[in-house]
Amino acid sequence: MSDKNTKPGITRRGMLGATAGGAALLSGASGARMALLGSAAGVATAASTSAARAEGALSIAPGELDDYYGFWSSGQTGELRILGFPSMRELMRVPVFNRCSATGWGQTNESLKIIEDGMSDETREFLAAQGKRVHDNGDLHHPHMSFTDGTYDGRYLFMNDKANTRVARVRCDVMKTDKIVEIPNAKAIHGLRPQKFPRTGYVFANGEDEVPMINDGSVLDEPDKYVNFFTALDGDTMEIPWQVMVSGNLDNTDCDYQGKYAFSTSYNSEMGMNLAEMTESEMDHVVIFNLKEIEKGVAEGDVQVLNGVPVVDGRKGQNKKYTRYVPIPNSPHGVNTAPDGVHVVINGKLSPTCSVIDVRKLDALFEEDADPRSCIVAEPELGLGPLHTAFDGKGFAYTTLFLDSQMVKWDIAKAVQAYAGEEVDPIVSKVDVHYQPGHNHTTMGETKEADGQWLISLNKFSKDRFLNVGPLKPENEQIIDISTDDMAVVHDGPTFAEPHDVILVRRDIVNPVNVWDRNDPMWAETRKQAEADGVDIDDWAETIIRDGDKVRVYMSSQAPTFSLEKFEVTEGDEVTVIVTNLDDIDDLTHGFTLNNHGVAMEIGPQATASVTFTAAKPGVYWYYCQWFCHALHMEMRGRMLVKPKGA
Ligand code: K7E
Ligand code: CUA
Repeated sequence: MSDKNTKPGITRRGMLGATAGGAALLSGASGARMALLGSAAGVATAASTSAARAEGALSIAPGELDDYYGFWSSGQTGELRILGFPSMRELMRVPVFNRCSATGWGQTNESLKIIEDGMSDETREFLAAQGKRVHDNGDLHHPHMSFTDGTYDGRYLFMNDKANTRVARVRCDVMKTDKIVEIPNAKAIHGLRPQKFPRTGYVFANGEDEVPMINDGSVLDEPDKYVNFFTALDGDTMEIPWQVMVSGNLDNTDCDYQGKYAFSTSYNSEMGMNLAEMTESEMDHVVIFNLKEIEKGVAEGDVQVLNGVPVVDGRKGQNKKYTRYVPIPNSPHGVNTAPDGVHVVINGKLSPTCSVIDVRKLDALFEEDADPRSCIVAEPELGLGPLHTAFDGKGFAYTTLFLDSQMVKWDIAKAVQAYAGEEVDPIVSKVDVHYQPGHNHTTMGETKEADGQWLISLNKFSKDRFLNVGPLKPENEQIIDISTDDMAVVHDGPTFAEPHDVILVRRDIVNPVNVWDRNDPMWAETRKQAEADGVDIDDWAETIIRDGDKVRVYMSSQAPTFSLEKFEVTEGDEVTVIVTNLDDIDDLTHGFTLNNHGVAMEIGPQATASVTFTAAKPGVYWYYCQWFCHALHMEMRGRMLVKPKGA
């Protein structure tokens, strides 16, 4: 049976793994012991079932494919990572906010255009003053896919840059970044979520750091002059239709399944500027944004325009049409909407509780004089340091407990009953994780198609779990089987700085191409320049255009040759090399690396890429293809001659 492009349920491997025969395949003493125990009892125990199921699912045989795509953030590394799940095999790294040595991201003209297009003039000048053209770092926390009708639609991935206040979009057809937008007014974009219904639609982005409204260096210690912004982007155009000015800072965000409300947590409702001030009050809040009222306010002009963006005033005590501030204990962090479309879990962080909002009570919350806590329908005490919650689509929630180093499974309906005064315990079970978990995620868990197969825990500390690599340790990601109440941890995996978050997407939803379309917009500008130069880049090209001290070198690549085995320029020329890969075979990528010039780029099958540099020093410089493409790959090279000026 081939399970390609079918919904994963119980796969062939999973079924094999669940039998005693599968358990016997386990290696090592504990595996053998479990297999013995299982067969001795005549039935598989819960633990051995989990281990066996994991063995079947995690050790995917050579040539077999995973059931899910995992899209991982990388924190301060600034890239997006793609893993096969549950095998945890790393498939790809997509450069987003970082400079990538392999692909030339942040150096090629095509990527620089994407990075610079969304940059403000202010930042352009600021970077120029530091001798830089673009930021080459980012802090990418939250990758999320575009939705249609409450589930992933495979169009785009959106993600934040906390370090440099940006939001990026990755095209899922080619898995390349196609937009990076600097968010005006706000500082440090942290929480980010796409609208779930009717579609994305809006991408919501939280500003984490409050800044003085007029940030010209004249204000430091006057908290009442500080403001913060909630931003809506249009996921199709990546333009910003509106922002909301809010009180307090904003941490994480999510939205409903009805298209009416979005939610942002705030750990600093105090508007404090240091640790003592920020943690002063027992209650912080979640801000509820009324999307229809905000749209109406923007349409009616109830805005101030700041840096070109219409901003409505949703600060506490201002216009109550737009926002409500629901008191939540204490410094809440994650916010997660359940697949039931009704419950929204706010994770208390410094409070041992999660607060559960019922979205059906939100219309009433926006009525005059409504009790701001009237939308809370449960507040289970779960353990110490609840940060994020995931769901299985069967009514259970799974919350990470940072301080307890545990994952807790709890029953949402029972938590609601307990809050109403019934004598029920919502906690189902707890399992230790290693150590200090932040985000967690279930397969398809943030969609209405949550399938309850697997849970992953992203743990901030690994300590002694892996071979020691020095003072900087990897993090530890653990997979938990949630097909039974026991929540067995079935996999440890180290990971480098610092994935905060991940989404696990059924593989039939993601369908990238194998070969680029020659007319892809990625190199539209380059194509325009070639047309102006009279060069057909869809055909074998070996043309050098001189344009004052600018030189454009057009070449093609076809394994194992470049169309130009040599070219000549003059010392001081600004040289642009434009390479088109005419190979149209799957997986046949070439590269162009120019020795001692810091120049390297990827050219995928049927792609065009270009790079500009100064030929500063006379001499012969070899260029070579850096992607092993052919038996004669080593021979795929050529020479650039830089002639001395005036010679
Ligand atoms: Cu999503 Cu780490 Cu930015 Cu929680 S945050 S852990
Ligand atoms: Cu082309 Cu290696």
